[in-house]
Amino acid sequence: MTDQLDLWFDPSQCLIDGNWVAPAGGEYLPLENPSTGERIGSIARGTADDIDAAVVSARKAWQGEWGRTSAVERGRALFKLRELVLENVEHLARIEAIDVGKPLKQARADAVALARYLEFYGGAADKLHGDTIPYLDGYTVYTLREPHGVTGHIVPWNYPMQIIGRSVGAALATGNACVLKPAEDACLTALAFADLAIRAGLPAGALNVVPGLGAEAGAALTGHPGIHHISFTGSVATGVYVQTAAARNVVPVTLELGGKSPQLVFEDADLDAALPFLVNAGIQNAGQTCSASSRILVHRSIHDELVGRMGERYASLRVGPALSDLDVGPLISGRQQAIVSSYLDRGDDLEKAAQASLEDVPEGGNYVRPTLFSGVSSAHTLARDEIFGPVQVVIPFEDEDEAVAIANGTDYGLVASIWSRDGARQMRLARKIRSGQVFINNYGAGGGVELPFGGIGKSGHGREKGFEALYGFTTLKTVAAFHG
Ligand code: TXE
Repeated sequence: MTDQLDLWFDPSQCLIDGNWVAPAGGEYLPLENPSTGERIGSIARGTADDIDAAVVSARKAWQGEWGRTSAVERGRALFKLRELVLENVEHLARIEAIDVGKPLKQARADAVALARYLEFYGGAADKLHGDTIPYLDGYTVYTLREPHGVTGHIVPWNYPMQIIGRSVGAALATGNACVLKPAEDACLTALAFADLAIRAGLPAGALNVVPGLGAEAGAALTGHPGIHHISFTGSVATGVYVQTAAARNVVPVTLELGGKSPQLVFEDADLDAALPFLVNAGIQNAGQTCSASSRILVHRSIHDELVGRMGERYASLRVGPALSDLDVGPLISGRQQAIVSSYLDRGDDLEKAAQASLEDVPEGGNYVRPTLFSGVSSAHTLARDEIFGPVQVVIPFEDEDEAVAIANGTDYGLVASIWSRDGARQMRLARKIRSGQVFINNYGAGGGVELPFGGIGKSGHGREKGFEALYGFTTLKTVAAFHG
């Protein structure tokens, strides 16, 4: 079945110290195609032994060849890797589509974004510098930005390529050596990326990849005393676990834990401009996006018009297998399908404004009907929980104060947008909304390599993307020299 994927590497191995190796425990996990439910291969079930070997290798790289590589050469290595990613965009997109169930054009956009992250961080590698600080007479004081050392990267299944680009790209640019644990449901593009990294000439150990279960390989990585920094993207529950494990070793963590991101639509909004963003931000990647906009807050005077227009778009959405490249693919797993279905059941007391049809989906895939609920109270479970499926709720508000209160009324704060032509309102609300990013008259679900990204509250802490991420992947040393 591997032929279907047309892989140029063996997906059942780990990359440790520049070599493809079988998992130490000799056990494997099944790989399923979410579009059909078919078994398509096996991946390594990495364990603590594999993680340990990967950490030892990364330490060696950091203290050895990779650690001695100059900033400009690190940048060039990332450029070389970018070229290889760009040469393989179609291949990577197809692998991702089959493995994750993502429609091809969305998978292609992820591969291009991965290349763009490598370009951005490759270019930034030799532009990150410290300061000189005025101090007492007879002193020269300066700061050095140094890599943490060995960085651990726990990546989820929803955007493997983009998340690898933003975290591994920034970590390598700053001279760290990485141990990457991709999600058990989606690790093929991580392995493909590792293979391209070898071909790009990255020294052994600069990047190690160990697939496996979260509770095994993931927990071994986050709890490993040889790790100096952990970057985690995933659920709140696992994020708490990761931060607790990091606290035991007193290492910094970046947590990106998703959200319940609102778009606020005022009575003076340009609805024609807003509509594509309102719907796409909810259904992109079948709603399995950390920055998905699952809440549409709308001024009561235009609620019905907005729901009608969003509903038309919902009714026309085409759902099907990833390789058919329609609007919405399957969810990642039967488990995720069960979670989202149970939320749809809990919305039985709500008005279903529109649903897409599932007529053309194959048996066995993990499909759910994209659903738009209208007239929802902000207190309802569907308006509070991260559902992580193609489900949006429309919540009416009376005035600006109520809109802000609802926007800020969940545990999360990742992304928000304001749709209004009133400039003063845009500025006022951009300050009042508690969120890591605020968009005005647009919405950037997943996009924006250059834009610092991260949350507050249960959306997590620390910032990825943009130049800001480079500060997170470095530690600052102050050198105070007395020379009289
Ligand atoms: O996430 P987990 P799951 C949310 C979304 C989804 C829910 C559950 O709401 O419905 O999480 O998804 C690794 N130590 N998001 O269960 O468990 C795991 O192997 C170390 C939002 O898949 O957080 C995988 O690599 N690592 C999110 C990664 O953590 C552990 C994206 C994410 O898995 C571990 C994904 C452990 N003990 C889900 N347990 C976003 N922010 O975009 C698991 N992992």
